[in-house]
Amino acid sequence: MEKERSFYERLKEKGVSRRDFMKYCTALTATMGLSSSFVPKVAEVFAAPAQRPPVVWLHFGECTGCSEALLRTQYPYIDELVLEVLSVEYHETIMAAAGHQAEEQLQHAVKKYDGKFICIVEGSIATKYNGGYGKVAGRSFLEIAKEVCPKAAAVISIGTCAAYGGVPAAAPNPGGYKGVSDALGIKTLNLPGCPPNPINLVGTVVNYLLLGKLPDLDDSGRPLFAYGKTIHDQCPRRAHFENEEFVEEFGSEEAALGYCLYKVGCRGPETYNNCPIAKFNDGTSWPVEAGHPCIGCSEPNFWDTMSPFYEEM
Ligand code: FSX
Ligand code: SF4
Ligand code: F3S
Repeated sequence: MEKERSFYERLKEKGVSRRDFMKYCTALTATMGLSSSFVPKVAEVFAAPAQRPPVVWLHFGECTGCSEALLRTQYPYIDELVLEVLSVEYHETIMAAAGHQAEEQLQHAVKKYDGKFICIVEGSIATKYNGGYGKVAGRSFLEIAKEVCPKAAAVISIGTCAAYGGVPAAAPNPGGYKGVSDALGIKTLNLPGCPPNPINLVGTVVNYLLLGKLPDLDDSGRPLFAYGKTIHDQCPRRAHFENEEFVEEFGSEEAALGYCLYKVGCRGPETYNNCPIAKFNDGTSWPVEAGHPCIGCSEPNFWDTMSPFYEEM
């Protein structure tokens, strides 16, 4: 109770009311596919966490957009998420340590929490030329991943790069980049998207803390609660698609009317993700709402299979 009170007090200091926080928990619970009776339990995971799983967050070949997307979550504020729900032992972008000190921290965390930590990986792994296309502190991504990932209780690949190779693996892929699962021959929980929606990471972690297990996955390793339906099946422009009301040119009258973007290259019919429901930046908008076709960013190899973008498939 004491702990919960201070959590709400800290939220208040940041200008977040209890009501706003409960609204977030309601949206999160719905995103996770749980009934509304779970809302108080979801709130408790943040307000009075029973356990804080140790997390080692690795960065490989990527643009750091995944971390950026996470840092843009409003509730819970990143420091609440990082410091109160998870115990992040290593994260190159946000940790205070640098250089040798950071490397020591990684070794220490892996040893101390052997078999118990969650490894979150951002970015893909160069496999050609002995991993020469990507190194941290003189060691190749491949070397680091081979050492750290098998010791984790679970590996979460955040972003399309870590999940399936993403932009570094786009043709002609000179570095032989692969997703973590492919590069190491292990199973990973994948949260693709370029960038992925942070609510799906929060939902996965809360699922783990609340129900004691990772969520159910599809054939591509993606949680069904988030990637179980296509963009097209959840799209508010769907009626225009059925009525054959299409945008043929950006800036046209049809574009202003919010017609369907299929003819300017929308890949919504082949793309599994919850963008229309979850939206980005705390529910502000998502690509199609902003007038941009979906480019299929959560599908394996989308840079190659979904392009040329802006052209009807
Ligand atoms: Fe990849 Fe993440 Fe795209 Fe970028 O780090 S999924 S390039 S948004 O940021 O890995
Ligand atoms: Fe489907 Fe895209 Fe049209 Fe939406 S805009 S209805 S996702 S084709
Ligand atoms: Fe990506 Fe399409 Fe969503 S481009 S962000 S999956 S709308």
